[in-house]
Amino acid sequence: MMPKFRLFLLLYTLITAPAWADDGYRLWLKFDLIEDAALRQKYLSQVPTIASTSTHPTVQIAVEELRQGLGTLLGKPVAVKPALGANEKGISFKLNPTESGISEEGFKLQTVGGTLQLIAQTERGLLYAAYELLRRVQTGTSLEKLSVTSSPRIQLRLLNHWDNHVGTIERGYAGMSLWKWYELPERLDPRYTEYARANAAIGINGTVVNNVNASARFLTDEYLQKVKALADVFRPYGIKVYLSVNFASPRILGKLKTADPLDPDVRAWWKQKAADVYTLIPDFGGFLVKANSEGEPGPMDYGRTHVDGANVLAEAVKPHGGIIMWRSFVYEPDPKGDRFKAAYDEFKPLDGKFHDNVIIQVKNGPIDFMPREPFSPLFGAMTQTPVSMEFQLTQEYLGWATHWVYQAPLFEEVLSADTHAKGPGSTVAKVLDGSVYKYPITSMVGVANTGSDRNWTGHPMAQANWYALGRMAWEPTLASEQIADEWVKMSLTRKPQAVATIKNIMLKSREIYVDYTSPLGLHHLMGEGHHFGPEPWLNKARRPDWTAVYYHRADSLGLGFDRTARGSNALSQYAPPVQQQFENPATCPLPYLLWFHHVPWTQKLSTGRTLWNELVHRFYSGAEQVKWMQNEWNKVKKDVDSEIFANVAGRLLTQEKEALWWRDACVLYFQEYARQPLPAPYQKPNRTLEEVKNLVDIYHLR
Ligand code: BDP
Repeated sequence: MMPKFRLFLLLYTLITAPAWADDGYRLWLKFDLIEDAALRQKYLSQVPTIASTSTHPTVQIAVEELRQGLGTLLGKPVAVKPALGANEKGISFKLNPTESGISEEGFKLQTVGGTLQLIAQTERGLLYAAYELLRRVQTGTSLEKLSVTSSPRIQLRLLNHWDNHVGTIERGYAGMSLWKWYELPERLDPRYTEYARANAAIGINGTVVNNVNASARFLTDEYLQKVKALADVFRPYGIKVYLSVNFASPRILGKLKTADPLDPDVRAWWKQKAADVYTLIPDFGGFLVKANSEGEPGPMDYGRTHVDGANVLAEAVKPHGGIIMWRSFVYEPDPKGDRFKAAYDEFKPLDGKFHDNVIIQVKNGPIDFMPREPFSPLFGAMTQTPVSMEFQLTQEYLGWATHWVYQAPLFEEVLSADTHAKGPGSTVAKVLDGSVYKYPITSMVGVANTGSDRNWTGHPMAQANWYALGRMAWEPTLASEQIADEWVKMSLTRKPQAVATIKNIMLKSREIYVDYTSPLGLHHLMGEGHHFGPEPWLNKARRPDWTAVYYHRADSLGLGFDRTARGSNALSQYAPPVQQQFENPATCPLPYLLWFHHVPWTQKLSTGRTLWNELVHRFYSGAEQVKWMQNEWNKVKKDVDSEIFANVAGRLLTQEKEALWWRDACVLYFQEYARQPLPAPYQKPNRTLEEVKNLVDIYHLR
C-alpha cells in the first residue's frame, strides 16, 4: 500500500471513528455533534444565543440543557445572556400564566421576528419546550418559522417502579434498583438527576418509587426521609413522587388491631400518616394500591369493598391535594371461572362510588400484559369513575432482556382500539384523556424497565419503550413509527439508511415475538413463577389460573378459549359493536381468534390454511424472522456505535435460540392434540418434546 494512502486511511479512521464507545448511558439525551456541517451552520445562525435572567430552578435547568445540548450538537458554545438585542437572533423564554391555547404544562415554540420564543404558563412548560426544541435539533427538523403548540393530553404521566427496599426489582431485568435506600437520604446518587432529566425530556411527571407488592416500611419516618430526598431531586424537573402502600399498614406500623377501612382508628391513622407525608413532601402525588390481589391485604379481608378501601385513603390525602390510584388487577382462583372477566365484574358495579380523587388503574388487557391482549373491557365501561392505563415496559412476558421487542405498536394498538362506549370513535385513548366521559383525573403509567445497568434497560433497544411511553402519555395518538424515528435519531444514528433499517426492525419486532410465542390469540403459555420460556403443558400450579392449560384449552378437537355466549361469555363485557367484531369465528380478526374461540384443528382460516397449519406456519416463520432481524442489524454496523452494535448483536443470537425453544415447545406439544404432521416446507424439530421440557432446567428457571 502506498504510504500516502495509508496515512489517508489512518486519518480517515481517526476522523470517522467515534471518540469513545457508547455504553448507552445517555439515552435520548445524547447530544453528539451533528455530522452535516451545513445543517449545523443553519441551526447556529438561528439559535446562537439564549436569553434568560430567570432564577427559577426549573428554568435554569431548561437554559442549561439548551446551552450544553446545543453546544455539543452544533460544535460551538452557545452564549447565555440576560436579553437579546433588537433584531438579535436567539432563544428567549416567556412565562405567561394566562397564555391562551395551552394547558398548565403545555408550551408554544414560536418564531417571532428573529427570535425563537419558548412560551408557557409555568416553568415546567418552559422545560418541556426546551426539550422539544432539542428534539427538533437532534432529529434534524427545521426551525424555520416555528409555530408549535403542544399540551399533554393526559395529566398524570407516570412510571411505576416495582422496586423493593432491599434493592431487588420485581420483574426487573436490568440490574438492581436505581434507588440506593441504604445511602439515602444522606447521599444522593448523581444518577437520580440523570433519571429526572431523561423523564422530563419525554414529559413524564411522576414516579411511584416502590413495588405495588408494597412493604409497609415505606411509610415509616425513616423511609419517608429517604423518599423526601428523592422528591427534592425530582421536583425541579416537574416530577412528583408517589408511593405504593400496603393496605395493612395501620396494623403493621400503627400496631392497631385491624386495618378495617371503616374503623375510626384506622381512618385516623391514615389521616395522620398522610399529614406526615405532606409535611415532608408538600407536593407528594399520592398513593398507589394493590389490594386483595395475589395475596396482598385489602378491604375485603374485613368484609368491606374496594370503594371502602379506596375512599378512606382518598379522604386522608384529599386535604393535601393527593390522589389514590387503586388497581383493578384482582382475580379469584376459580378453576371453572374466566379470569378475563374478573376486573370488570368487580369494578363495574362500583362505578361512581369512589371519591373524586380516586382513579382506577387498569392493565391494558384483561389478563396480564400478554404479548397481545384485546383491550380491557373496563375501558369505556366506567362512566363516572376515571380509569387510567397501566402498560408494562419491563418485559416480563416479552422475553426479558434478550428479546428485542419495540412496544409502541402494542401501545398504539390498544390506545387506538374503539370501545364504542359512546358511539364509534370512542377509542381507548379518548376514554383515557377524559374526552369520552370528562374524567377529572387522567393518567397513563408504565411499569418501569429501568435498573442499575449502565444503559438503564438491559437491552439497549428497550430504552425505546420507556421513551415511547412518555411520548404517548403526552400525545396518545402519536404513531409508533414517528416515535421510533425520533428515538433512533436521538439515541443511535442519524444516517438515513440506518435509521430506516433500524426502524423497520423495530416496527416488526413485536409481531415477530407474537408469532414465535403466542400466535393467533394464544396467551399465558409461559412457565409458572418466572414467566420466561414456554410451558404450554403446565397443568398444575399454585392456582388454576396460573397454568397454561386453563387458557389454551387444547383438546382432540381444537384449541382456544371460548369466550362467546356459548362459553364464558366474557365478550358480553364489551359494547355490542365490539362483541360483533369478535363473536363470529369466521370473521374474528386472526390476532384475537383463540382469545375468543375454541377452533377445530382442521378449520380453514381466512389465510387459506387450517388452524394447525397456520399455527405451525406462524411459529416457524416467527422464529425464522429473528434471523432476518440479525441480518438487518448487521447492515447498520458501520453506522452505530460499536459497543451498542455488539451488545444488540449478541442478544439477537440469544433471542434466536430462545425463539426456537418457544417454537419447538409449542409445536411439539400442540401436535399431540392436533395429531397431524407438520405442513411443508417445515421440518420436524430435531429434538423431542421431553428434551424441550427439560430446557427449563438448563435455563435455571426451576
Ligand atoms: C404480574 C406479575 C407480578 C405482579 C403483578 C401485579 O407477575 O409480579 O406483582 O403482575 O401487577 O404480572 O400486581
